Amino acid sequence: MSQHVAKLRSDYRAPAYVIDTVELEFHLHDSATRVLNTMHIRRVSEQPLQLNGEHVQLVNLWLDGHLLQPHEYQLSANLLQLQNLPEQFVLSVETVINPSENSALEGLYKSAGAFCTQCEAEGFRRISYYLDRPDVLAVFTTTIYADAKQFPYLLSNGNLIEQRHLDDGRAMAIWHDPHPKPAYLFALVAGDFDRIDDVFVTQSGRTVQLQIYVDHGNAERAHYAMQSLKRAMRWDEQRFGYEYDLDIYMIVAVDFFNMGAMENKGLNIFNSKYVLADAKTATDQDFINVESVIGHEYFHNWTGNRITCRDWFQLSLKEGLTVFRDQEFSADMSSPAVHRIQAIKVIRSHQFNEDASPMAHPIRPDKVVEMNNFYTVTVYNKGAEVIRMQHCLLGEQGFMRGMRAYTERHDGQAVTCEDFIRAMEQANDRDLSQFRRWYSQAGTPHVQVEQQATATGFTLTFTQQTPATPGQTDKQPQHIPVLLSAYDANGELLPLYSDALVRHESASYLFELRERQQTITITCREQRPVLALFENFSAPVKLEYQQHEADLLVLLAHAKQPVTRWEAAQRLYTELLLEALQHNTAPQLSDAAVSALQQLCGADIDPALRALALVPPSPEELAEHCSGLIPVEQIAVVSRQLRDSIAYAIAAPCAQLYVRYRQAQYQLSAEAIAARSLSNLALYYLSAAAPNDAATWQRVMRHYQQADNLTDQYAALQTAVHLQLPIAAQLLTEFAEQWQQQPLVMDKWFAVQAQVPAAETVERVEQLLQHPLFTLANPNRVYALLATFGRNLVSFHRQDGAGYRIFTAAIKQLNSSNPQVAARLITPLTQWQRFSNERQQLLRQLLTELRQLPNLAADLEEKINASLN
Ligand code: B3K
Ligand code: ZN
Repeated sequence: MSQHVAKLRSDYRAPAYVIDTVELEFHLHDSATRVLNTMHIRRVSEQPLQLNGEHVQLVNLWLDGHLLQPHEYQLSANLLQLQNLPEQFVLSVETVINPSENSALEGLYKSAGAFCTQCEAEGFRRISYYLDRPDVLAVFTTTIYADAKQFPYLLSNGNLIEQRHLDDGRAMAIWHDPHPKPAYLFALVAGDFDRIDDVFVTQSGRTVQLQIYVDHGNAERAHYAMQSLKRAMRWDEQRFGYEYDLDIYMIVAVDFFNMGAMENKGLNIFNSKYVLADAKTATDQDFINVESVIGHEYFHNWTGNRITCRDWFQLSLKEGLTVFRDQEFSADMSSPAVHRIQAIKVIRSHQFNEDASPMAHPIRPDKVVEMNNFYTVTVYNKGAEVIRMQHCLLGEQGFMRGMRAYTERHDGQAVTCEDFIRAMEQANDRDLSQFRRWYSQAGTPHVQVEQQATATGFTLTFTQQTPATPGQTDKQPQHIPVLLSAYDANGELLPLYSDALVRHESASYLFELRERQQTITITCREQRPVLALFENFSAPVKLEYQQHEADLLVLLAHAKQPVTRWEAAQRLYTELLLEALQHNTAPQLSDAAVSALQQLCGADIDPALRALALVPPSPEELAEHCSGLIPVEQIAVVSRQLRDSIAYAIAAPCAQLYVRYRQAQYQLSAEAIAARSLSNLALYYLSAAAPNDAATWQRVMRHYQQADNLTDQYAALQTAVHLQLPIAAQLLTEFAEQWQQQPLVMDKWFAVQAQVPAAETVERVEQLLQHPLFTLANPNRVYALLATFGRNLVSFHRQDGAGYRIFTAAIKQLNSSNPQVAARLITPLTQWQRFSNERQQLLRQLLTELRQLPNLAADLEEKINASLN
């Protein structure tokens, strides 16, 4: 039944032709844009030339200036083929495309009034016939013609060569990018924008023009992005020695975009969500996201653009590494612990989930039908963890030595993950053969640890096992860095002595686990010390280790590393929740735990960290701890019970925290952000402790009305809506009235309602789908309402399947309009194996219905087949 063919990593062949230069000429028109593409091509092996093309209409084809007749080439659905070509030749292709009907938002499309492009992974073939693969690197020159009034800005990659008005009311611009690049990094924008300008002087003294283009009226909201860009440029010079290499760096913000942003050479195109931010319309988290995505796309200039991927199976080469780099950047810009915790939560709630799904894949997949399906938390975030483990094993200096070797060897090339790891290995004279399994093996390793007292200290026995994933039944043991520390009962760090341990620069000890089972003997003055294992989440594994509550409380109160304290709290909550699930009881906070949490409220540590440690794992995270079927209803119940008991336990300190950390006046500093996170959490718990008190409603109402920033305003709204306070409806109405003209803020209004972990959320979502501001055409809106709902374990999986049906209907429509977005949504439906029988049956039936769609997109087909087969 499968119509779309899978590609295999093992089938890679070097290209038979190379393209040295490309001249593109665009004549922009809404429904019929003409593209003239002139390529200087060299043949490297005796094979026909096969150019990719999709949704393009071929008009003319010239070989060395001669117009070719249809019998001189073969044209099939997605391929243009030519034979008997000379060693070197010039091929010109003229195509016509229809940007205004391009709702898939791939290739050249319209976002509101502007033309823009998205070519990664395989979107360039929707513009012209081309060798659309990342290992074909060419120098691009782009000429754009368009109506001068409607499109005052005509932009493409590289440097502006010429720009002028023509007599016929049109304008033209020529751009030249001297850096050879694959087509996926090509970009074009034409539109009418507001622009903000700045400059950056590089470490070697070159001046770079910085420009950010936004919709009219939004210029003020782009300054934070500009400051972030400058910080990212400086940071990359200082930390990695990478300097920017063109005279201009442009960022364009558009409202219609499938992903977060795109690192096109010299011309990034961004989802406006990651550019626009001011106090009134963006939350603190939005500011943090803007800085991290601006950094991420900028960092791609070296890790992705100058050194690119040989083939798409190597995607993690650039994405895992660039996520690692953006995480390091964000950490350096404010609190490392807070950023690290956020990254750990992403792995535990989303990546572990993906590993347990039918689409589980290694960070370097072996088999792909639709590449867009592999821009995943596994490739990105687990990919970053795999880089981080190398950093852990080699140390900062060793890692940087490896990075320098990688850059020196491969600048200007299209390479593989193997090339990266080899550079790390050779620069450090280390053997990383076993470590390579992290690239090839899918799934989350489980590591079980047993602790035994000895006369001179203790032993630790580690047992590792990785569950089977689709297509991979036999798993080999991984090379796992384990960072650990030991404490005595008073929270004093204990020195440890063992051949198996080395002191690590992070202040923990490092043990390298390599075998399926390994026992290490440690000399220590305590025989039963309190252990912190996998500190700083030193490997993306699930730890199985019995630890008494008393020990966890020691770590919570005293551990030297902030992430370890947070981790202790998480383990405490998780144990309580799992026990409650197992015995069908309510989670019970012991007296000791209650006083530990009370003390934590007033502890002398970063308020943001306190806020994080006071939040138990979400229902979705808890589900990842369940080995059998996911008990949806029970998870809902115990999560709520634990939240309420924490709320009662810390209501008094929360009353103080709320007052103490509320900011008189808005500021955007790390301290102010941390203070807001704690005061807003205090507001939430205070409200959860007394949801029926008029005083609670008044407090939330006041908080909402007095807010001089969106973080506080939205926190009040979230509290009211999530706790289903009687004032929720009124606040929702006020919020919508105030923000109806601001799409990004309205996305939050949709999301907050889809997040409520209650049965009624299903009907709410159904109504919201009919809201005049809801549209399936805008990915941000779809993600805000539907993807949020799909992640809401408790409501989405409501017993009667109503949530599933709503979803399926939306996916059917998106299958024809925007398959990429459809495929992102379908994930929760494909995980039927993990839910009860009735749910399984219904989900399979719905997936089967989808599979029968006459025009089923490759994106959906791949995921549905993985799920049903
Ligand atoms: N490289 C782009 C993602 C492209 C998505 C293609 N479907 C953004 C990023 O990771 O920086
Ligand atoms: Zn990226």
